[in-house]
Amino acid sequence: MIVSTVDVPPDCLVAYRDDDGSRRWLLTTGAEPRWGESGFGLRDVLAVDGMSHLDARPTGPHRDVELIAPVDDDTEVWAAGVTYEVSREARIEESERAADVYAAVYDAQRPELFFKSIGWRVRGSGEAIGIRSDSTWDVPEPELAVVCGAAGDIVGATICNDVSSRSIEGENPLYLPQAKIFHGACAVGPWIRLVRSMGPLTQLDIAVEIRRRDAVVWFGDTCTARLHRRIEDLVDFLFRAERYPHGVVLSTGTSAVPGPEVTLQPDDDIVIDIDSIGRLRNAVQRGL
Ligand code: DO4
Ligand code: MG
Repeated sequence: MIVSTVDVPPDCLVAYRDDDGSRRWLLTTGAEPRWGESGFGLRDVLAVDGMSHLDARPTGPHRDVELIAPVDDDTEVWAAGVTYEVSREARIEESERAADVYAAVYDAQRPELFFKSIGWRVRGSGEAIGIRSDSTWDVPEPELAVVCGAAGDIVGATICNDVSSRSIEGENPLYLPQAKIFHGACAVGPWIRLVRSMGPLTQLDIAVEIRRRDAVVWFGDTCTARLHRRIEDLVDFLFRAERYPHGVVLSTGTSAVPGPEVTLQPDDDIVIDIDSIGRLRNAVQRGL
């Protein structure tokens, strides 16, 4: 997706494709952007005190850029589950065998956290997302994702579409990795907004639409105020027994879940808006 840097909100880290095909980064300022040098990556920003480096770069004129997912190839994307009441109810309904595990995890001290994607597999805004050919019920999950530095500090916020197979997860919760990790299952973007210039992350409206041949066939909206857990606690659990020397993205769970009458189809367009961040938009492709 091509955007003009002039249309990106201030204090956003934008990943774009350079003329030679490589990933480059820029920081918007409200005036002209600061253009990162070749070789500079998200990993440098998320290293301890990495922002000062990009903040000190000279500015250069606005131009059109091709957006790509705002992660490095080796950035890990993790996700939290059953963090909203709506998600708990949806999993209990869909579950053929183990409804009580979802009720239990919603109330437990330890959250559900799962690995979602490695950076090179992540789709950016404007790229296609996938659905599995062996799944019968496929949904988008519009989620606020936080971008954490190596020290576990929350540096930025972005949008994650945790595309999921509800039929496979509903069959048996042990199938969760197959329901969550497959070709095109993770989209992140359109960029990373730095939290230093945002209001509280717990007051953000989230809206999602599934568009099919120009009609909206499903619409959902929610607000991060409905999160049942503190985002800092989710991050704390993620960092409890693992290190992320180059930072990590953590998606915080969904609260907008389509019912059984809605399943994604090839060529659907998924549009997710989150306040203060922007819009993540992806067309659906039948996967492998
Ligand atoms: O427990 C399964 C996954 C839940 C999830 O992805 C969510 O609540 O967002
Ligand atoms: Mg989810």
